[in-house]
Amino acid sequence: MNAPLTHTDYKSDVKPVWCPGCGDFGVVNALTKAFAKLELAPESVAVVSGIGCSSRIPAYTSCYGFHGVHGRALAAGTGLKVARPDLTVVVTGGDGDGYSIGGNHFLHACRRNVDLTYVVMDNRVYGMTKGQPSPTTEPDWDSKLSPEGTGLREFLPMVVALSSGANFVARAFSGDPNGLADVIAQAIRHPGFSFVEVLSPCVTFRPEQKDWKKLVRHDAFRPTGDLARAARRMLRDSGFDLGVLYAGSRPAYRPRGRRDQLEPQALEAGFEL
Ligand SMILES: Cc1ncc(C[n+]2csc(CCOP(=O)(O)OP(=O)(O)O)c2C)c(N)n1
Ligand code: SF4
Repeated sequence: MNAPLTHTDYKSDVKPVWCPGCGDFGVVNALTKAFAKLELAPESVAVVSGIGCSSRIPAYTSCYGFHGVHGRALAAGTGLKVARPDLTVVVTGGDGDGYSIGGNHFLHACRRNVDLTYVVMDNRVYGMTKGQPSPTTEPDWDSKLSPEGTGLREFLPMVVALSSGANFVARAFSGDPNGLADVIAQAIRHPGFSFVEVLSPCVTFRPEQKDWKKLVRHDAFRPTGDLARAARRMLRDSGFDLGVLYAGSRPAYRPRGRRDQLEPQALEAGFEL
C-alpha cells in the first residue's frame, strides 16, 4: 500500500515570488494541508484563479491549475465543474479580482450554487499593481494613491455571499494555517458553493496588517444552517471574527440536459459555423 500523501506532495517545485512575510504563504500551506486531510488525488483537483499576487497560487500546487484573466476565475471554475463534475474545483484569488472586476461573477456564483469552493485572500488592497484601494479597503485608508482615503464604505463579502445564496460561508486567517486548512477542508466537503474569506496581510502595501494576528477572534462564529440567524450574527461582526458562519442545505446546481450533450466535443460542435 502507498504511504498517504502529505501536504508537501501537493506543492509544486515552483518557488513563490511573493514578498517575504506575505500572508499568501500561509494560504498555500493551508490549501495543501486541506487536500492532504481530504486524501484527494492531486490529479482530481483543479485550482483556478484570475490575476493578482494571490492568484498565483495554482502554479504553487501540484494539482491541475488554470491561471486565467483578471476577474474571470469564477466563470472558468464554474464551467470546469459543470463539464467535469468528477473534479474538486477550488477557485482562488484576491479582493480586487473577486469583488471589483469579478464582482458580478461572485453574485451569480453564489446564486447558482455550483459545487465548488471559492477562497479569497483579502488584504484590502490591490497588491500586484502596487497599492490601489480595493472594494474592501477602509474608507479612511490614507495612502499616496488615495490621499485621505476614498471615503467609500467597504463592500461586505460575507453579507453579500449569504444574501446571494452561497451554501457555506466562513472566515479564516492566513496566520493560522492549521485552522485555515480545517475550514477549507469543510468548505470543500460541503455541497454547493462554498465561500471562504481569508484575512491575508499584504505586508508591503499595508504593513499595519501585521497587527491582524492580535485582532482576530478565533471560533467567534458558531456554525448555523439558519440563514436568518447567520444574517443577524453579521450585524455584530467585528471584521475579525473567525470560523464557519453558515452551512446551509440548499441542493447544489446540477446541469439539466443529457450528459452526452454536455461533453466538450458536443459543446464544441454546437459552436461550429
Ligand atoms: C482586465 C485587467 N484589468 C486590470 C488588470 C491589472 N491588475 C492586475 S492584478 C490587479 C489587482 C489585484 O488585486 P487583488 O485581486 O486584490 O490581488 P492581490 O494582488 O492583492 O493579491 C489589477 C487591477 C489586469 N491584469 N487585467
Ligand atoms: S505585494 Fe502584498 S500581496 Fe503582493 S506578494 Fe507582496 S505582500 Fe503579498
